[in-house]
Amino acid sequence: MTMKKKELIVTSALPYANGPLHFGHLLEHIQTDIWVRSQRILGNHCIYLCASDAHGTPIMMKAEEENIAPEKLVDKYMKAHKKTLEAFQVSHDCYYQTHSEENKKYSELIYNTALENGYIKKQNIKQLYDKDKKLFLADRYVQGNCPKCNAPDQYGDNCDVCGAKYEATELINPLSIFSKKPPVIKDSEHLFFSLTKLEAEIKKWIDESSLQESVINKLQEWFKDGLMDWDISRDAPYFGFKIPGFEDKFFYVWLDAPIGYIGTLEKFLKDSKNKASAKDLWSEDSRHEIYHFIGKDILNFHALFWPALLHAAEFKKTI
Ligand code: B3M
Ligand code: ZN
Repeated sequence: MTMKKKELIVTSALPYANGPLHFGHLLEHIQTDIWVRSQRILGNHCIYLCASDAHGTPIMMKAEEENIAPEKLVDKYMKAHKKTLEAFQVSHDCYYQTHSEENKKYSELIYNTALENGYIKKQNIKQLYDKDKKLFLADRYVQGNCPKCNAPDQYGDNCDVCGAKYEATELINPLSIFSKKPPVIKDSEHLFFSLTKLEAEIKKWIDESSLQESVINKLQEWFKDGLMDWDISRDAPYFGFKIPGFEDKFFYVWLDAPIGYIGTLEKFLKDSKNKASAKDLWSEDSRHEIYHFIGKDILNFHALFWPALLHAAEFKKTI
């Protein structure tokens, strides 16, 4: 009996473009590569993709430190990543970056469709702001005493000493790690993706998926705590894609990073003179199966936010 060969799209997690690869990256890529090669031996057709993750505040800061434009920094590390992966004979069909025209196109398309379908809402939030640096402070850029146990030098999201989780605005005597001064609290309007509206859809996706039991158990913990809507915007200055309709708001890096898988597929199809678009291969009725290889620390982004976003934007969900 001959079996119809499968069409697979396979990805490894996208390494940040602010430093060279380490053994953890290589382990993940080599594991993915072994799987891809085994699928090819079985006669299945694999498109194996990866890219350097280009956006976000750490990349902007690193570029500032090196006194170069973030685009230059990203190009430099993307080339370095590519060279390392080639040296280890990882058989990507395309290795790209998320700061690309293809990724911008799909990030806007996915956002706009989710917006039209009623999954984006505005909400005012209060954030710590460094007036000297003129920057809203992400949790890791502020330190103070834990609001629960008073331990000193704790970051803005949780306490290393007692394990408490809290908002950065709750820290006692907070200091910006940049100016070493107390930040002020400033109001800002943010855009939220309505994850809560999609709870039933995500649960269905998990039930129908081929995820391992340990992964499913981890996901259940998040449902037990209750899902929350997801803040997908960041205020300027930020290195990323501008949100359509706003002058000074950018997509949060974790919004456009997984969309980078689709952007990279588009680049691969263009380079190989294929007439199909990435959307064709990533649509509900496509026979392509999509597999993401990831580390467990980014499970929430791939198994909660990502299927929800793909659903809201009418794309096919991952296996
Ligand atoms: N760059 C985090 C990491 O390197 C992030 C992965 C993105 S995958 C879309 O682990
Ligand atoms: Zn504490």
